[in-house]
Amino acid sequence: MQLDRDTLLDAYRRMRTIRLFEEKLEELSLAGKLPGFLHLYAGEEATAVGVCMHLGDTDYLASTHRGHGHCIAKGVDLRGMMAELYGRRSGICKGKGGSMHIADLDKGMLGANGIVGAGLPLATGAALTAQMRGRGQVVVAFFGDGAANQGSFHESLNLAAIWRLPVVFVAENNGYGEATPVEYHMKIRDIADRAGSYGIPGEIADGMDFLDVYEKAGTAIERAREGGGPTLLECKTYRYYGHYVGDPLTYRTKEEQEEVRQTRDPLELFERKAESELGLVSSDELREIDAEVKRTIEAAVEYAESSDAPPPEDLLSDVYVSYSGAHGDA
Ligand SMILES: Cc1ncc(C[n+]2csc(CCOP(=O)(O)OP(=O)(O)O)c2C)c(N)n1
Ligand SMILES: [Mg+2]
Repeated sequence: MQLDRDTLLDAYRRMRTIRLFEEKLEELSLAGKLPGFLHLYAGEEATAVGVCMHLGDTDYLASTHRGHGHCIAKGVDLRGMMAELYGRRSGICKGKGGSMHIADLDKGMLGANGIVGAGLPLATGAALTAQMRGRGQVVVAFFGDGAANQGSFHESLNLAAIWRLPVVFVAENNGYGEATPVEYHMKIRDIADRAGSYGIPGEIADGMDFLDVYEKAGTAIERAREGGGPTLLECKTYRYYGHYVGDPLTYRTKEEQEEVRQTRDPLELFERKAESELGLVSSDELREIDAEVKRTIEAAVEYAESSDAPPPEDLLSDVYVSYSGAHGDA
């Protein structure tokens, strides 16, 4: 799959934004500034970005409890996200959702989700809508290795397969479901093997390698857009932080974590390949992007901190959706 300079720089910016956003969130959370649980996405950047580079605003995405990376890769406004994490009224969901419920329908972001495995049926439903509309929209569901053992995974893949829905199921196999290693919770090594049970293609990508994810996701998304039905794409990846901020991480060794950072880091891998192998971008350009992204994140923190908390009367708004009729086409 041919990649041009602009696409590579855009991808790098999105990946660096995820990394610095998450590092900032850890710092803010440990300083007691952010209410609620945080599940950080750092380490998995190449997966979210490699997939989302193929999506437009009219395509849909269903996310997980580890959703910040998906939101950023899909183009959700960073200031609105930061204010949401602070629980402020200027947040993307008016400060009422927080980390695990960030949604932005204008960007096709159907929402992060606190229920493990719940994004798959939502994506399947959105894909049915897309198929009925016939405008070539595609839906992506991200989910973890743990979620691949939920009933909702099997039901969604089966329905999407028999109805040939335009959806790509992206398994983010990061080796653990909370503190449980994947070898303990699953008898098979590759989640992609399960595709055969539903008669759909199953692919494996190196989820730390943007180029590999980009290529395999591109093929799957094109297939879905052209009416070829769903794909199960497994991305082998790793989360740099604990399951949540504050996780004592007693279930994996420091050596394991260090080795992944040293040998498989998605940003370093990207730089090596894009600069040395493809010769399309320079390290200087990437350092400029790093500095710009840092400034953008600091501005987002300032925006959030200068915003007000929602007033008590906001508790009564947005509880029910106004219904515009069975054939509304929002
Ligand atoms: C239905 C349901 N069961 C259990 C939980 C508790 N829980 C939250 S995250 C998680 C692990 C999910 O692991 P995985 O799907 O691999 O995603 P990862 O955290 O590795 O990204 C569990 C069991 C939940 N939120 N929802
Ligand atoms: Mg996992």
